[in-house]
Amino acid sequence: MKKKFLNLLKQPITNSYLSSINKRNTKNEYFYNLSVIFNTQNFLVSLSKPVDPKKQYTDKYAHRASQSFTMRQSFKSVANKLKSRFKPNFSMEIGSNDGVFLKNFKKNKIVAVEPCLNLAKITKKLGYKTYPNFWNRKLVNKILKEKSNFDLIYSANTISHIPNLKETFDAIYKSLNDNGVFVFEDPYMGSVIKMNSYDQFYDEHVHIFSLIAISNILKKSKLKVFDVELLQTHGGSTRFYVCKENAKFSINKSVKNLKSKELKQGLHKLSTYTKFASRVKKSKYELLELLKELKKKSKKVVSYGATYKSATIFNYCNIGNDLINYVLDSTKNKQGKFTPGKHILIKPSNNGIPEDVDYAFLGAWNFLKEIKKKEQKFLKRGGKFITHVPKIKIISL
Ligand code: JHZ
Repeated sequence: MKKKFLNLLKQPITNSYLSSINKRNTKNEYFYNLSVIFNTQNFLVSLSKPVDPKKQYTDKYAHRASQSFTMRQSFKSVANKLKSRFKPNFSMEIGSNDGVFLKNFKKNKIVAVEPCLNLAKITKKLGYKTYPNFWNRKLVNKILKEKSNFDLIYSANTISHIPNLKETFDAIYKSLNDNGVFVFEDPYMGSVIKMNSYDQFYDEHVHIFSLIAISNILKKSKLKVFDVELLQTHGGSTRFYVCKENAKFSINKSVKNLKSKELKQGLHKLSTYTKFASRVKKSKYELLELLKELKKKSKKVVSYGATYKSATIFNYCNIGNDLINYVLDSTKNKQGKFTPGKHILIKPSNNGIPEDVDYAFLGAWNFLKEIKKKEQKFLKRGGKFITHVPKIKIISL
């Protein structure tokens, strides 16, 4: 049974940054109702009604996976780790974005799948065979006609974006060698509950995975998890190591350990999610209270990181220009545009937080360490960060 536990109200498509605010642009903006459900049978948490992927993964896709030092390092280190552990001869990446992972492989040893045409162009230009398509049964048939089966398939922050998991995993099964490995990482439900990071729910995050849910789903495609890692990236992610049911890999004790941790945390119980939903409401009211109080005191507040996540917060909490002056971001193709739904201007973050800013709300709270290091000048002159994870709080030097 599917039980709705969280209603995050009317939301825009997070990737739909507006180039200008005029009647035509705002009238055409697409909104949908963002609510989240828990499947009491397989324990999967998903959006109740996913948006049509063709509306999301366009030739104007804004997110660049290589924008932070943290992620560049993370992709380099996972690529090296996978190469030395599994010694793949032929690999594939699903959702290759701007090639930040691919770059660690020789051009004839890996192929890429990327439906956003502007991104597929980048990796093609770098010399990597890139299929500019969505990952599905049809594409796999095409790839297997042209290439061989794969020893390694890797995917970061993509599988959770695909509505039809059965087709996705069946296609993985078909593409893998008998002892091939599929490694994928996405935000972790256990961390969302722990950190109260409700902003992980937005149009692209159709599912937020736990090990217990993913194990149930993989079984249906004759696949299994044989190892799992908890990562710090993106505010808490899981990296699942998956193989065919009859493959040679024995199951690492990390799997049993995480499963029992999840049962202790109650990730299999509806009540865990309804309690989380109450904490989300509380977080909203406390954040609004704080921002209104700062406004009353004439403090200048901006947001740091025009993240997809922060679109959920601004639209759910109804935070606009009145409470946040502008948003800072280092991504060139977001700068000069306006945030989806609430239309806050995005300015470059490259020269640091301007002198006259008193507070910066952390839209990119998942990069706090990196941002703090960069923004020492801001902190030293008394500037403060605001975060909502795990609770609304102010961070100073
Ligand atoms: P970041 C995206 O979500 C979308 P977002 C996607 N759906 C997904 O799953 C996750 O990524 C993985 C900026 N920044 O990565 C860069 C600075 O300006 O948390 C980015 O725009 N200065 C695929 O958008 C944004 O913040 C900095 O110093 O929620 C971070 O976005 C740093 C470190 C970042 O993901």
